[in-house]
Amino acid sequence: MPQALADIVAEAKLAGRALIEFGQHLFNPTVRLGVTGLSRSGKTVFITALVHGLTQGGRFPVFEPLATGRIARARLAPQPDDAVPRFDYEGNLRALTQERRWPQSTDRISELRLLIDYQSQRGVARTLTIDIVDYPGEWLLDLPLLGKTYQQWSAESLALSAHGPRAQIAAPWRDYLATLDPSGPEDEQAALRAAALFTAYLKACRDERYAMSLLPPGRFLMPGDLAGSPALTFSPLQWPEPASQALQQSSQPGSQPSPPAGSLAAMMRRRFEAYKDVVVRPFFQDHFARLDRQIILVDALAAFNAGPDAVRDLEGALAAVLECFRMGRKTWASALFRPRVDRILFAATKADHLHHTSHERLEAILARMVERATARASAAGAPVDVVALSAVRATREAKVRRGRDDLPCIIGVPAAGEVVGGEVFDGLTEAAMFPGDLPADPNQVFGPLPSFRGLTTAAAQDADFRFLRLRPPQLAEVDGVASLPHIRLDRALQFLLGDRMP
Ligand SMILES: Nc1nc2c(ncn2[C@@H]2O[C@H](COP(=O)(O)OP(=O)(O)O)[C@@H](O)[C@H]2O)c(=O)[nH]1
Ligand SMILES: [Mg+2]
Repeated sequence: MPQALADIVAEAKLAGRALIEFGQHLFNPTVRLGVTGLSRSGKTVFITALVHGLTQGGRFPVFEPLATGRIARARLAPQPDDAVPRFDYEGNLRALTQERRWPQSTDRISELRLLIDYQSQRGVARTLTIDIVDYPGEWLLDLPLLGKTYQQWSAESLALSAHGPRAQIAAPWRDYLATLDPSGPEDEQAALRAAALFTAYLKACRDERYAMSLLPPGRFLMPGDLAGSPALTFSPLQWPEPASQALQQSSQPGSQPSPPAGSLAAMMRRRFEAYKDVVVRPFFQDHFARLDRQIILVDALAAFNAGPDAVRDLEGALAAVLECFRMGRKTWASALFRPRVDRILFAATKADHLHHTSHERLEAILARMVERATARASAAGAPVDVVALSAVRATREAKVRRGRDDLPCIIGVPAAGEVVGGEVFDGLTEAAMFPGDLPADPNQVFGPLPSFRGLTTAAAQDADFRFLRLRPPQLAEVDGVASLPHIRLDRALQFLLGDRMP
């Protein structure tokens, strides 16, 4: 089917479903809440804590419907989508509360339905249905590929890999590309080798020393069922200069110049398009386009550990995320159908690694990052807010005397295997930590490079920030129910759901 026609058919399907869902929502108000973030940003812990707090009456003073006693009860119910795995709430909660370990990491989509019985402001009994959709942020960062030709994507990926720490990591892959002729005959072995080197480069960028964020295509990092298939066996190619310029000029979206039939470039392009068809479009249609609200979890502390390059990269990723919501409105918008996300929250997770005096600073830095990203992405088309939170707080605070000063520090149990000053932690011993003070002026983080020292360029003991992995906290039980301490989880809830329980 020609692309334009396929798009029309897809859009008609979406519009049809949007109408049906709209009808259902009239009788049965539903919010589809997307929870995303890169791998290990804290999605699983966030959803587990949120559901636990709502169903077990957590301490959420800022979440108005709960704080004022309007919520009668919240309970789990069977989810609407039969083909999507269920979020393993019970297993994750057991890990956190009984085994005192963080839940197993997953890299696929999952879903959970929550029903909240509440009283409206006027005292009428109502029920709000919340469908929580947990999906990898890596999938979201694939959406911009839909608007790019293979040549554009090749040029952009190569440009990105030419600077900062990426240049060194990408060298083996780039050196290999330099030996390939895009207009030469197609060659499976060359494709395999280029894809393997490209994948190795993307994977190395995710190492904690670099903590890069913007690394599409997402399935190269988490292939799942598609591992080894042609849709994942491609790589950007490098065109010789004059040809590259000619291609750039003529490659307006929709008028993709075709590389010669049977060439290596034609083969790569076909697979790039297959990736969009098999992976990206279905994700957009089946999941992304149906969300009402979106929270994007950001592990800013991992970027601080790594250094200023990682912070910049994160900012680039936030711009790409915002672009998805904006693009959703422009590119696919028709009179019938628009992506529905009408509130976007960026949340810096794991704020319990910082003394509370730095929580505002973390929030300010994230806000500054989103602001700059918004400028680059020319507005998201929906209200955006930021918060620094900890879904499960694993630390407490204390002052420690150092010479004449009282230093604010945090106390927690570093995870087994974490090392500080030559000492290896066993996962049982408590320690007081000074992870480093975030700058009071957020602009300082974005100063000319290198604005601070991180693992990318310095040894661990010389880095300005050192946020260790911690064990989950020992929990207090109230009436036989473990209560999970958190930081500002209620503020996130108020922004995401407060207005939907009028
Ligand atoms: N201290 C602390 N660590 C957290 C918190 N949330 C997540 N983490 C850490 O981040 C890791 C990844 O979290 P997870 O929810 O599995 O991330 P996901 O891959 O986005 O689902 C966990 O194993 C914890 O080590 C938090 O609120 N506080
Ligand atoms: Mg997860």
